[in-house]
Amino acid sequence: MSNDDPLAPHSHDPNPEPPSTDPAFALEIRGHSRIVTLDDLGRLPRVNVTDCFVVSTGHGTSGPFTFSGVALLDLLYEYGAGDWRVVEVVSGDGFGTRLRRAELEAEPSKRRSLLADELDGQPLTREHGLVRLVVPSERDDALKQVKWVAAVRVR
Ligand SMILES: Nc1nc2c(c(=O)[nH]1)N[C@H]1C(S)=C(S)[C@@H](COP(=O)(O)O)O[C@H]1N2
Ligand SMILES: [Mo]
Repeated sequence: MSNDDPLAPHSHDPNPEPPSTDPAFALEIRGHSRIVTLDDLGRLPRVNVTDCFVVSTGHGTSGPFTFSGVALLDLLYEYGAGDWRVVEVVSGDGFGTRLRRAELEAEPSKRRSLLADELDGQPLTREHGLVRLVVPSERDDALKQVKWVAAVRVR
């Protein structure tokens, strides 16, 4: 693919190495940025999503996993994002995806996209992507399963 936009669909070999040790991420709402730490995340309403798979054409499928954390819509609501249409979730290694509010709102209540900080009831490790975007509906290329979220951005 000749598109250089890292948020556009693309093929990608997974990066095995966390880009840094710090799991905090920036939440940017229309130009205003704040840092969200794991403690901040832990104070928000929580969701669990069972039967999650990480599917890759090149290196197989892993799962099922239960991921727990904060639904992306809830995060944005709790931080007062207000009127927004598209959210970008970008990692420290330049990987990322873009999700439309309408698609998040259409998700079944038990399969909501979330920022995960737990895997199978244990704290998620940095090696496994802490904080990790999990889009449970995605079952093809894992391109929405963003490890090491560094920024969540709405415009
Ligand atoms: N930040 C980041 N997230 C990423 C990637 C990456 O390179 N960097 N690779 C993606 C791809 S292509 C795959 S297949 C899965 C692999 O997830 P795993 O390492 O937990 O198996 O992570 C996805 N998320
Ligand atoms: Mo992948």
